[in-house]
Amino acid sequence: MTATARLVSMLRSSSSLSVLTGAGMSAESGIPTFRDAGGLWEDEDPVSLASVDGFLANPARVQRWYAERLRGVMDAQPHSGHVALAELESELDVTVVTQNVDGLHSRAGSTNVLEMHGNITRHFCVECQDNTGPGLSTLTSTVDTAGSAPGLVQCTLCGGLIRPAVVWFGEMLPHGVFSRAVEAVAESDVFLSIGTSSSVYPASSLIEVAQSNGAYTVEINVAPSVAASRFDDSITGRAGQVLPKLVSELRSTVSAPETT
Ligand code: BJW
Ligand code: ZN
Repeated sequence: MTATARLVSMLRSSSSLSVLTGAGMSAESGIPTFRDAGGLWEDEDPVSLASVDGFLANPARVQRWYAERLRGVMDAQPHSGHVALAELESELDVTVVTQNVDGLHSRAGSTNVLEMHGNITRHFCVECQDNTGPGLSTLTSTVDTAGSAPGLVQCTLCGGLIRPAVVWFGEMLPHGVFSRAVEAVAESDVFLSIGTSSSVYPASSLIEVAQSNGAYTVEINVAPSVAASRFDDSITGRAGQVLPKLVSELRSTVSAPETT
């Protein structure tokens, strides 16, 4: 029996599913991953771009980096894997816990999404926390129209620096999000980890939560992650191919063919 057939069989006898997704989930929407070859951090020091210290050391660089990524997210569309995950809601209770900041799960129709690392389309002032003024997209248009080095985006109320509403290294997750993720994972019969390197805490700890509560755990990735051995099973493949196939087999009245 293939790993996909085993997963289909488990899902048929389950009522709840929790899914942890990472950057690989959005790769087929054209949004780069972080740590893969050619990823966002291939030639960058992650801490200089994704920490408060890095931001304060060079806010213009960090704002510009996020403005460029924001433009990519606005241009991106959910792919067939996002849609398939949303469609699973007609079969089971599904909670999507995502490390992604692009909002593509919700745009694809998933209704129960926990964004562990925030959302790049939102922003706030580091001084007064106002989140209603112009965001980093103003920087994107400055780059577009003038084609020159951008200035800083500052709060229209107090002049403080504007930053994306994402979670950087050393920062706490949005209030209540991790506890809700733990609760959902602990209650689920099946846990899927899709397109993540499982290298960032606390997202990487959810596999243990799932296992200690008896869930069947499966990693879906183009290549086994460092955590692969911690899962009951693994499916090697792209999210955009594996997930539609999974949904189609789950909906099929004919049992999946067995292979050796
Ligand atoms: C495909 C595919 C396809 C490709 N289909 N698969 C020392 C100092 C300070 C902190 C720490 C420390 N040691 C540990 C920590 C804790 C730290 C941490 O874990 N660090 C590790 C890196 C060591 N964590 C934190 O700081 C967290 N907060 C926290 O712990 O709070 C408590 C605390 C407070 C104070 C001090 C200490 C603790 C917060 C973590 C926030 C992470 N933020 C980022 C940036 C978000 C904003 C942004 O988007 O810019 O989140 S980092 C980055 O990594 C991003 C991602 O969400 C996250 C995970 O990456 P992901 O998604 O797994 O992507 P990749 O690229 O790594 O992997 C892609 C995978 O996809 C690969 O496996 C591919 O094979 C696969 N793939 N195509 C399927 N088509
Ligand atoms: Zn302000």
